Amino acid sequence: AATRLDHVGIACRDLDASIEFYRSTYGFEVEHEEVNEEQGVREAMLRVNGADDGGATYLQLLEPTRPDSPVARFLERNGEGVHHIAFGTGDVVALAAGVGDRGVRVLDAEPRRGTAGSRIVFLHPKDCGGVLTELVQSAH
Ligand code: CMX
Ligand code: CO
Repeated sequence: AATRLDHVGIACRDLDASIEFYRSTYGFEVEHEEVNEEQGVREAMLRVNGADDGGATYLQLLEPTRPDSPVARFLERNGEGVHHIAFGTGDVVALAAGVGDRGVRVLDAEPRRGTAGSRIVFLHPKDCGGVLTELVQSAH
């Protein structure tokens, strides 16, 4: 099962400006920043709150690093905005298999590397009511 909202992913054109908006408007602080070349993003995780299972909930601000990446294509089509949601789980392989058995297209046959060494799998938005959905198992 999925046990929490891990993050909401937001596509932006200028990561530093977006970080500053969320910091000055709401007081959210950056807990982690990295470049993920496989996903084609420069990203920042801003912690919103802790969660019952010891995890936390974040905003994930995403700036594309290359024009052929999913976030760059999204920005071209839609402009800045909410790009995906991510549910946290203790076992991403088991959850992805269960979701796949229900007929939802799982886009990653094997988990990929996500933020801070987490393991992530994406589900096709057309099978999830128009919502690009990520499943994430944190590294710790
Ligand atoms: N949310 C909802 N719908 C979306 C979407 C999104 N973010 N991105 C694309 N779609 C829709 C398109 O609008 C399109 O709809 P229509 O057919 O009605 O026009 C449909 O999905 C298929 O679009 P497509 O032309 O195949 O679009 P893409 O080539 O952009 O591929 C997707 C879409 C989801 C397969 C691709 O973006 C993907 O593999 N995403 C997963 C990886 C990712 O997003 N990485 C960045 C985040 C990394 C992280 O969180 O760490
Ligand atoms: Co994400």
